[in-house]
Amino acid sequence: MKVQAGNGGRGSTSFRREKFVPLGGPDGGDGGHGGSVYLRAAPGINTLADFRIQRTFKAEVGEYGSSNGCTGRGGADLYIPVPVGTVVRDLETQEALGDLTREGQQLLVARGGKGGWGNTRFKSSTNRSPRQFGPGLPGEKRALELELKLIADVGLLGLPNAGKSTLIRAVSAARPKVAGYPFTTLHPNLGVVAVGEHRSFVMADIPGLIEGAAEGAGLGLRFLRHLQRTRLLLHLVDISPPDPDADPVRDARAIVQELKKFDPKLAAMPRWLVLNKRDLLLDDEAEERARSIVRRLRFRGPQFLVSGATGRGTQELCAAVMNFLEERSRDERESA
Ligand SMILES: Nc1nc2c(ncn2[C@@H]2O[C@H](COP(=O)(O)OP(=O)(O)OP(=O)(O)O)[C@@H](O)[C@H]2O)c(=O)[nH]1
Ligand SMILES: [Mg+2]
Repeated sequence: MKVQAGNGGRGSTSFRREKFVPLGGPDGGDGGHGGSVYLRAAPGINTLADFRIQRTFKAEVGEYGSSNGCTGRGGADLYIPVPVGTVVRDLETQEALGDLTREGQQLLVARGGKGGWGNTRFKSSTNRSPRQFGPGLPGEKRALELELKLIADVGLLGLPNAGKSTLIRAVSAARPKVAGYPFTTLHPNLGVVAVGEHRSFVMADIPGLIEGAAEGAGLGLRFLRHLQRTRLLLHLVDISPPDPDADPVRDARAIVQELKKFDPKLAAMPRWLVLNKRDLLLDDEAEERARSIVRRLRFRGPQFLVSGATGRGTQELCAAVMNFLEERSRDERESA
């Protein structure tokens, strides 16, 4: 989008003219301030789609100064509503301008021009009838790049068909499509997971990842940016993949490799293992399979054996996630 702040108004050149006041002196007022342009994170906007239609935004210009020392009226500031989670960059320099993560947060993106001086300001003992005036400064002008990053507390990670969408359906009101073929999910979905009264977190379901995603295989890695702001990743592994040659351990490692290629910070985030589809096997078998996967992965973090289809184990998982998040925010508050 392009934003243009208002130019400052021109200062006035004027002289006081009044009966019985000869040579009344300068009385030109300053020009008004140009309006500035702000972005404001507003509730109820979920996409940046509106900016495909309207791309240029201008704030009002400041009015000219006038006689009698009157300052011109300032141009009104312009507030452009954007979704919460918008990251703003300068298109040309790629400089990060800000990150609108809280509702109501504002970001100045183009400062209005100052109004010019009226001729009164130029008056001095040697210049008693100044004709100079300030022209008013131009408002800032900028091309911006907006990027929307979803804000979720927890992100689901896994191969296509690992059961990510099924899990989010089981624990939240989100209703992404579920089907037995890879890449059913084509865009991220968010679900609010309620854990008891007044306790909830937001879960993000993103399209599945496959080996070589960094090179563009499957749907690539671009959806991973939606996980950059989460505080916990849940790595879903199908303990009983339909393909007899598939190796869940090798695939899980491949996904971690892709994460590293995308962003080492993301790979270093807390990640829990969610061994899914336990309903496909008998209890003993499922537990044995889960143990062996964990052992071969040398995974040391928290692990859960669940079934998104029947819901078994998902409540324990969500309760643990909730506790983890609450502890994290307590720690953050304390260190702040
Ligand atoms: N038996 C069983 N089947 C499951 C379970 N979870 C998912 N499935 C099945 O596995 C298939 C894939 O499930 P999805 O939830 O679409 O998988 P996904 O990880 O979202 O897949 P993509 O969106 O393609 O990345 C569907 O046929 C589901 O019915 C489970 O816990 N048990
Ligand atoms: Mg899916």
